[in-house]
Amino acid sequence: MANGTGRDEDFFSRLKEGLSKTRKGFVKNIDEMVSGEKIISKDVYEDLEEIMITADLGPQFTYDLIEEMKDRAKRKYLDSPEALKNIMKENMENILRECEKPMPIPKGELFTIMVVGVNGTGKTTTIGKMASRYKNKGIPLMLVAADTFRAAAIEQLEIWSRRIEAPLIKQKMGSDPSAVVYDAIHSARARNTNLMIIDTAGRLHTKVNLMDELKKIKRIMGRELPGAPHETLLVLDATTGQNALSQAKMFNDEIGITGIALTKLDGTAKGGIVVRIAQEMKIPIRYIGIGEKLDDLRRFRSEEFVNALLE
Ligand SMILES: Nc1nc2c(ncn2[C@@H]2O[C@H](COP(=O)(O)OP(=O)(O)O)[C@@H](O)[C@H]2O)c(=O)[nH]1
Ligand SMILES: [Mg+2]
Repeated sequence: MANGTGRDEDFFSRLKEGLSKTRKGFVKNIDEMVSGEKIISKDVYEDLEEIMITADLGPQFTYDLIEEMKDRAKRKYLDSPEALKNIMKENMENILRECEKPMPIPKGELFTIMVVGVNGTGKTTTIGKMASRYKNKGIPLMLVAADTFRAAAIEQLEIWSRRIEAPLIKQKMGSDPSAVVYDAIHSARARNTNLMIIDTAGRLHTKVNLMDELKKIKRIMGRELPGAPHETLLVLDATTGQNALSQAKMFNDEIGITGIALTKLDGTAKGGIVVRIAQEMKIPIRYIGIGEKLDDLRRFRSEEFVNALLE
């Protein structure tokens, strides 16, 4: 499929471009550091540690990698920047592969995705992009506006729903999000909907309220439809680096997360956070986002990501 391949290449080059700040931050430094060196000195390891921490790769990954490098250097398996990058690549791929788990939508039953995350991370946009993908695959779906806090949030989802011609379940601003979701489940059943994607609020300054609200939505869903929500998808903004990791921990502790979508990988210097989140959370990364447009979302593929980061 020439067309599909073209899109793949296009996405890859844009992902690569998006990660170029991260790459410049460390790959280039690594090249400069080790080029011309016969033996990797202690200073190099120290510099490397700093570079990796700055790229938000995290202390665990950094420590393990440096230990492995020292070990290989001792056995003289490591004598060039290429060799060093290969070890880095291997280690990254091993970690990321564990999180490469697509989210299958079973046919003939209602599958529900509850999308959560802090305001501004890209929840509504990601929902629009996801919905568009599933719609193109011929999956009958419905959008649910359970971020009832701001009128603009409902309108934003409404625009997506018109654009991709998928029904939207909404109530007026300020109504109880759980009531919206309750309605939606019953409506989805009546219409034989296969997939329901729920947008939720993310105002963090009222953390306790927010978590209580999300817990209540989950409870109502599980009561009305056993097994629901089938996916609790956390949207994280990659440009926020370690904040994204703290958010992942918080949401997972409070409500339990089954998948992650990482947005804004276009133009971040903190792309290493993906590795850290994968290593520390061990939660499947379903999607990555590299822009605001419809086709700027893609299934997470570990090999593609590592190549885009290190090549
Ligand atoms: N550059 C870029 N912007 C994004 C991406 N995903 C979302 N956005 C933008 O981030 C902003 C917040 O997105 P929104 O979906 O409203 O976030 P929400 O508050 O979590 O629902 C909007 O301007 C989006 O267009 C992405 O992958 N890349
Ligand atoms: Mg929103």
